[in-house]
Amino acid sequence: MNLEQQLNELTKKMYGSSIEKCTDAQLYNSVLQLTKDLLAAKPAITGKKKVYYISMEFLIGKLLSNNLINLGIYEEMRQILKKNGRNIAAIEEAEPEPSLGNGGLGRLAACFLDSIATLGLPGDGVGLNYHYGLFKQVFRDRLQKAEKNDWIEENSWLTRTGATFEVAFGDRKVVSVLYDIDVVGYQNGCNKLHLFDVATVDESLVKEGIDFDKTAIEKNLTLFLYPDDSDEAGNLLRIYQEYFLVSSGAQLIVKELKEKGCDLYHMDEYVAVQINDTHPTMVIPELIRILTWDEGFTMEDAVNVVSRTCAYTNHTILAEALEKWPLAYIEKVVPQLVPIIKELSARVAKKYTDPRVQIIDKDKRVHMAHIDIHYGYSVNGVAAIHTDILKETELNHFYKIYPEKFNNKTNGITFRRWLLSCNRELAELITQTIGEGWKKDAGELEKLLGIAESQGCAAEEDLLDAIDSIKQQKKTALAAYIREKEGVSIEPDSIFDIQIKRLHEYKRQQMNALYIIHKYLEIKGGKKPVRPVTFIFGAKAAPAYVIAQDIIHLLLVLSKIINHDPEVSRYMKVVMVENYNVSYAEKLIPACDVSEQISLASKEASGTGNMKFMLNGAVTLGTSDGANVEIHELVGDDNIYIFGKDSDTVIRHYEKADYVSREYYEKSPGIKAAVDFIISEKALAVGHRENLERLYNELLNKDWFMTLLDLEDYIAVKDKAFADYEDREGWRKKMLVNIAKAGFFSSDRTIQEYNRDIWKL
Ligand code: 26V
Repeated sequence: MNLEQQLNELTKKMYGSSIEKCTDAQLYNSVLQLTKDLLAAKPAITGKKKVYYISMEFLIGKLLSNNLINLGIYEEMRQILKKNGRNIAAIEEAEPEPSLGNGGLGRLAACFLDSIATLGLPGDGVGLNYHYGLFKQVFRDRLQKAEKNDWIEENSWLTRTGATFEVAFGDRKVVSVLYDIDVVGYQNGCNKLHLFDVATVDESLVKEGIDFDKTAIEKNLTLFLYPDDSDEAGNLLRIYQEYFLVSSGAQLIVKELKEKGCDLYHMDEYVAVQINDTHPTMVIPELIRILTWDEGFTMEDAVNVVSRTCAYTNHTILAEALEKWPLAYIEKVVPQLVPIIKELSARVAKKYTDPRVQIIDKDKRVHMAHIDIHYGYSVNGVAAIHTDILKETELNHFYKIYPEKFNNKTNGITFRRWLLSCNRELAELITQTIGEGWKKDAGELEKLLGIAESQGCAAEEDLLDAIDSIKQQKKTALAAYIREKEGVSIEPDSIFDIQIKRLHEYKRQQMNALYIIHKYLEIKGGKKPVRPVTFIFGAKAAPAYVIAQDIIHLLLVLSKIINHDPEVSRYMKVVMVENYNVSYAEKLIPACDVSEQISLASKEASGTGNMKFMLNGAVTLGTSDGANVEIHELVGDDNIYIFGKDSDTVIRHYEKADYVSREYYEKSPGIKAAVDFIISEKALAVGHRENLERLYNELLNKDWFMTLLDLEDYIAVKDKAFADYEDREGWRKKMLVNIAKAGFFSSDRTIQEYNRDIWKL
């Protein structure tokens, strides 16, 4: 049977209908089932050694189009649907998005699984099956409200495996149920994403919004991703979740090792466990516990083999994001790990007196990262500058002890999702121009720069025209989508300036807002821009993060004021899209002209959105932070806009505690006017005094992430970028250079490096 016949059989069997006649949802379910069957028929990727990528988050996003692409049948499926009068885009829309991650860390894990399978390496993801992923964001009264976000329907990508494990907590035992999602490589076999769940989860526990009883552990263990952790019950639930993950994961690993007949004393020859940030750190003491309790290992032997098996990736230097659990909490949730953690801590204390490297500190808090560094064999950062900061500053005292453990693995993104799937037109153009090779070897994108030489200047001119016209097409499509979803009409001929990422002060959405105010005041003062600009934001803020909520409020206030002022809205518009997620990113990124990557230097470990934008022909406006530094090196000064103080200067400000935001405010009338606007009559007429005043005071009296430090430079460089956009020829070249140099940021390259230096599969 050919694909079309198979699909017709399925629609008939499942819904008594045909491809032509069934609803979009029915057709989606039929295509889903067909795709699952095809995945199941793919060979498993096997080998002596396997990596387990263990993570509290896998932000996989919708899977249908990616699976079709990797199976090599996307185009065929599109044609079959078309032939039957159906549109594949509508079918893709019908898929619910699994939001099993907060942002970059979770999305990175998903990109990595794609690349591991694409490279044919044996490697599985190990995570949790949250019933509600990250909350759904709605705006009411220009404020963010959080609602539950369910994604598991009767038919889904999950397959119940039948495997179960018992997880023992101090006060109860729960049964862990294993679900799998197939991860197919591009023109390759399959690995698995293992997601653990508890059968007793009770969705009716959720009352208003995303509030629920945090103490009913059996009922809530896998209910939500990252519950609000601002109180003790929230913290305890988080530890319950983490232990549930690592205990289930460790049991699965040992079971698979035994099935393969491996000698556990040499488990490091068969397994690498990559610990994604500190959240799954307890896998180290848990593996030691299993080996000593169940397998008769001495403590010495268990510690040694586990230390040769586990490797740790650090994703942030923000102190508030580095986990330090009170020993008393761990005692309450998993008392069986306490003696092991104490033993690990005692061994460190015996060898090193420096209080900065201890596992249990004087306040009886357990520093999770310290367990990873002492008892793992590799510690990596996620961009060159980030790894340097870890070595020289944040983790310097560890680097002095274990220089050989530290290494850099600059992040990457899967080009299957972030180009082939989200920008089919551009992918096709590239293939027409330089052939198929870039899909397997992204470095070949550089061939795009040799077109003038190899095929003549006219060919290069055609290429630039075509890139520009695809960009225009994507902007028009985004404008239509935003019109429908947000009810705002935007002009496809305007410059699309986009900042999409989690809302955090260090990422400085507030600085972008101050630029917008500055522009608004200029227009009001009679200085009209040559070309209109559309400022687009997408961001969720943690429900307990008050200032982040206030920044969202300011953005919504600005969009109200500006979009409804006919004198100004001809020149600029502001759109804050609701419920920004992976699917929205896939629409926004191909349509972007200017990519905003404006974190306070030293604070953004890497960023991965910056890479996605570049690959789709946007030009970066950013600070010397994270992977921006490497983008800058690749594209050169002419093809990026860099501004702001560098990380050394910023770190010095923190050391000396000499940054005073009010000085910047008082020194510059422009900055003062922009900041004052936040609490102006105009703003207060549409916004809430409480939120706006709090934000204003924060900026003036604290500004921990130094917004005002870089504001003037930001304004100047951003104005320059917008002016350069008018040199259409020059700008199109910049787009081309960015696309051509993006190959380095393929997650295939990143995974090859992990494998070469860390996993050695
Ligand atoms: C976590 C938390 C949790 C509690 C309070 C505030 C806070 C702030 C930041 C974080 C970040 C957690 C780690 C993370 O997501 N890091 C991101 O990892 C990406 C993939 O490596 C990287 O591209 C981003 O730069 C980095 O922020």
